[in-house]
Amino acid sequence: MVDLWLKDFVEREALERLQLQRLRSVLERVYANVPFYKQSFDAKGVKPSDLTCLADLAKFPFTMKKDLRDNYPFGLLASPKRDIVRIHASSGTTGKPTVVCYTQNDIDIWAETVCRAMQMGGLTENDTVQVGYGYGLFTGGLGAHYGAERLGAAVVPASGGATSTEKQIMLIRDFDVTAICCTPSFFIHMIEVAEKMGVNFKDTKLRHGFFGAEPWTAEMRRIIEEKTGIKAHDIFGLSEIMGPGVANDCECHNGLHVFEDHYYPEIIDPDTGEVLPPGHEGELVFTNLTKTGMPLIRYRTRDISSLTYEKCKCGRTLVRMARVSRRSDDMLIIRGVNLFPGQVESVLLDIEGVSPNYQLVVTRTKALDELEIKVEVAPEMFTDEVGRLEKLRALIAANVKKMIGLSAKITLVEPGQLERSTGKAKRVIDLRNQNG
Ligand code: DLL
Repeated sequence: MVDLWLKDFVEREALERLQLQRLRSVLERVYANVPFYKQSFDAKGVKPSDLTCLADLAKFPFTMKKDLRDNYPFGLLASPKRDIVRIHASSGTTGKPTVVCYTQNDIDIWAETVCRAMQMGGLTENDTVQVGYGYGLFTGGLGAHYGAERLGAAVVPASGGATSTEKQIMLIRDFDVTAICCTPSFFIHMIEVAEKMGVNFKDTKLRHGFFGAEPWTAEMRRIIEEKTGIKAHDIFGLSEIMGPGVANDCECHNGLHVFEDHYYPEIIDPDTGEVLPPGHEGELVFTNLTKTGMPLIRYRTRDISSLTYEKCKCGRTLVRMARVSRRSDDMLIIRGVNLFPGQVESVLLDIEGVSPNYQLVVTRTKALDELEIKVEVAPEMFTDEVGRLEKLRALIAANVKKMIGLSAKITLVEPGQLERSTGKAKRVIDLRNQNG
């Protein structure tokens, strides 16, 4: 049994000493080796030696996604290229992808933190872990894979798109898989397909799910746990900083513990860039403390969260970040009202007979924004009397109006009508720039 989990319980004072030492060293490393950081530190008039306490990090400049693109592909390397052993990249639908490079040291740290995430969820070397995240340039598959191997578990590398959903289910059943790693939306799809195949997850050995790579809600967790009897864990991460396993929630489900001995978090006001105190909501910013290949300083994630340093009931001392339910660049402004897809998810999943499969379509007619919410509802809604469907539509529209303040067109569709993804779900189709 690997005892990496002990690191989650270290005294805060010792942890902060370690963070300060690591922070100094990474600032020195990038200042000496990465021209981009030399220039940006100089432009701000700061030097690595200006860091005398953790709060001094606020003096240093941010790194943005654009900086990775501008330095495509290898401009931000802090190690010689020969020391790079892995390269991942975002799929980037248009233009250059964002590239991230890892040394062997980085791959080892990544495996360590994913392993700790899985241990936090209760896994041991006795588990069999099926990885249903995509293997490839996306960090989900290989990240989860190396973490599960580090734990000593048996890994089933099913991948996302490469294995059919039916086969994923067959593998879970036949290989006595105890834990699945995939996006929450893909697991919802697996539940539907399993029902059609006559497989009840409650009759299999599956006990845990590590879901992430996209926002999901507490309501979604409840549905997954009720339908399958498994424990649904929230695993967070981003490729720029490492991949999956930057943070994970413990059994208290009261925020995600950040593996802050490797990834140093801050919350800032997205407009002013000012660091916000614990408990305040703002944009998550991460600094790599131990990465050597391409460490990033104060990387702005666009994810909205908050931090709490209060000791968790589980006893872990690691800071907790609130689950990420939205990104600042996810926000839709519809007729002047700010809307995040997660808000719609929460409203929908509180209503009986409504499935977790939904999509928001935004259009513009004569300069007026229109929001359509397409949602799949239980099959019996369609077979019963028509009035029932109408009532459900009216209830959803009323709740959306009440909770979000928007009038939306609600389109109820039969199960299976909306597109499924084996990776990140596409919740929003914004057609405003095309037809208006
Ligand atoms: O999605 C890494 C990952 C893979 C995380 C598998 C967890 C599991 P990227 O493709 O770079 O990396 O996307 C990162 O996804 O900034 C968040 O907006 C979102 N995200 C990731 N995990 C969560 C989560 C991977 N648990 C972006 N909850 C991040 C909410 C998440 N959003």
